[in-house]
Amino acid sequence: MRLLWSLALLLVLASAATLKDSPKARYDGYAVYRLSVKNKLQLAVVEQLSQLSSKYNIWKDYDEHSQQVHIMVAPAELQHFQALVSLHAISSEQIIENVQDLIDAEQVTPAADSAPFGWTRYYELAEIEAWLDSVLAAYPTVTEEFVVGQSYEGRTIRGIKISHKAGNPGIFIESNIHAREWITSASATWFINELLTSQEPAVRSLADSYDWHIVPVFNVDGFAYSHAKNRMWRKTRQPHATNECIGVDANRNFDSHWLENNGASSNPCSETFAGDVPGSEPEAKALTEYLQKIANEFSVYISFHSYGQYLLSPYGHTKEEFPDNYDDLLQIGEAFATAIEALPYGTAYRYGSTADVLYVATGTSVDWVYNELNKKVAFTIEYRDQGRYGFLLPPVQILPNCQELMAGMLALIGKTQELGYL
Ligand code: 0X9
Ligand code: ZN
Repeated sequence: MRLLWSLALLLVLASAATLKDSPKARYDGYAVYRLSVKNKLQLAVVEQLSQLSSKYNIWKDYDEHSQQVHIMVAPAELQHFQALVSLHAISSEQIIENVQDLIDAEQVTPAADSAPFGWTRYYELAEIEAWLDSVLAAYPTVTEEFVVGQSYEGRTIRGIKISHKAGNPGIFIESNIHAREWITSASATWFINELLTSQEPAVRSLADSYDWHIVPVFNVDGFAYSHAKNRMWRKTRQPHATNECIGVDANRNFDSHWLENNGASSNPCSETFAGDVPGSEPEAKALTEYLQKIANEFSVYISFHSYGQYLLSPYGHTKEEFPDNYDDLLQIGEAFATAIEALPYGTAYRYGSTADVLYVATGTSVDWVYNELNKKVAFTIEYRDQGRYGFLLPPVQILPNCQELMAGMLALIGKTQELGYL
């Protein structure tokens, strides 16, 4: 009898373990389409599709400039999707044929790459943290760890401060708030490495003249989940009280014009779900508190995202109004974009306010820092590309993207300083 009970218990435990250990999501046959949306009715159709979160996933929301949406479609929906777009005369073009192929290609490590860490492939959270530890150990006099706080799943949100001398003005970089935007943390770690090792005079002066506060992976739970379970995960990982859908768009969860003007969603299944209240996510709350605490230690705030190739400034919540110093922000944007375009790759970045050049987005970290902490130089960088690979930027593009970041950053900081903000 006792044996029977033990066997039964074992069975229960085993099935619980398999339930918990759901398999990694695969994207075989998933395609991404670029839709050209010409009127309100067409937009309403696309918005309705995007609500069906198990079948469709928005990669790039509608913006009035390009009038385009990038949408990932599940294979079983393809026929229905094609019928629907043709019924509504929405012009569509396939930009990615099979998402899984790109996910597989992203994992291919060059044969010559035996280094424990570098920038020819993407790394998991534990590897990034081990690298961070090695950097902190190798440069104990100029680096210092800081902790933003704890994530919903109990991970520590870590950052590194790099300071070559006391009294420097500070620059804060927040990266990978959106889990699937892997190029952001790859670029952040590269940038940290450059600040510590580059011999180039311009980079040395960037490192020596400013204090850098850098959080390479902010959305730690989402990032871990994007590696282990679902490459296309964007949000946090906190379950909702009443809805099956998990997570909040952390970049809609900050207490600045929260949920106004359709700049976020109140639907827990949406990719831009703002949360039930501002700061509902422990990550956003922790960052808010941490930034308040060190508010006098930084003057510039930059948030790393992908994709689209933009440098975005406040406001996100409206395009009817612009910040007082918008002319300065545009000048900084122009310097950033010009410097990047001058590189041999010729990559073009657009710049301007989020609401004006992209779309209305409310409750973002950058707007919160600008509006609530009164930091007048606050930007979002949207890295490569424009949709050919989207979030699945091939590893061979990590270094070119980083070179663009450095050229852009040198120009951005140079112009910010020239305009008297640093
Ligand atoms: O929608 C977003 O949160 C960002 N784009 S993404 O494709 N990476 O999701 C843009 C947000 C930029 N706006 C502000 N930070 N104000
Ligand atoms: Zn993003």
